[in-house]
Amino acid sequence: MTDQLVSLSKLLSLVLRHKPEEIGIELDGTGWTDVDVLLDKLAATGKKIDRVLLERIVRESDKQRFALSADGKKIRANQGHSAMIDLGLLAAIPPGVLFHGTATRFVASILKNGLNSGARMYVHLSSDIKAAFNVGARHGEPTVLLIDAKQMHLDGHVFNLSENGVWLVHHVPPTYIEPANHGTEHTDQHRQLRR
Ligand code: HQG
Repeated sequence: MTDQLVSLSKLLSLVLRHKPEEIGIELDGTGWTDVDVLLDKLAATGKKIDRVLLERIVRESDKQRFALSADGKKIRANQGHSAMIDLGLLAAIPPGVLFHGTATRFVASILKNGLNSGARMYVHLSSDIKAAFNVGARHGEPTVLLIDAKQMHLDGHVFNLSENGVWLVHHVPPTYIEPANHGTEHTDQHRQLRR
């Protein structure tokens, strides 16, 4: 993606996940908004995007962040909302272990309080350790936490899988979380992940 597309994608994430009012659009209860209205409102704020460019952003988004409806008239974010949105996701059975990337400075608090969703609707977990590491790097010196998803599931915690493959839960209690940074393992793992 070019810098221009990345910047437009970030703007779309902002208005489709968090602040639709920023450009004067509304999301319905399931997160969808009208594409024509979106394009009009973006144009009014000086961001002229046509449908072809919008479709390209949807198609080329590295994490497949957005979805167009089957008739192409509506668009929504696949996950990441802070607004109360019902994505209509079904509960799914997670893999045995999931990963959460975070900054090392948050680890003590996470091990004490568990993983909280904070400003978002869900805690985001990944089945891919490298993807988790990259998410952690957004916040500072990254580290990866191992989540015992199997036991959480057995204990009745509900897992949802977003359209773009992110595992979503409302909270992860500390008992299911293990830091991956024990001694040399830490160094070896991080060296590998940085490749
Ligand atoms: C941390 C990106 C202290 C948590 C990614 C994280 C993701 C705590 C931060 C998606 C805590 C919240 C979401 C506690 C959680 N004490 N810190 N008890 N509980 N935290 O951005 O998971 O590129 O809201 O570890 O791919 O980093 O935007 O969540 O570091 O899927 O599409 O609080 O955003 O997707 O940060 O990222 P965020 P996240 P996009």
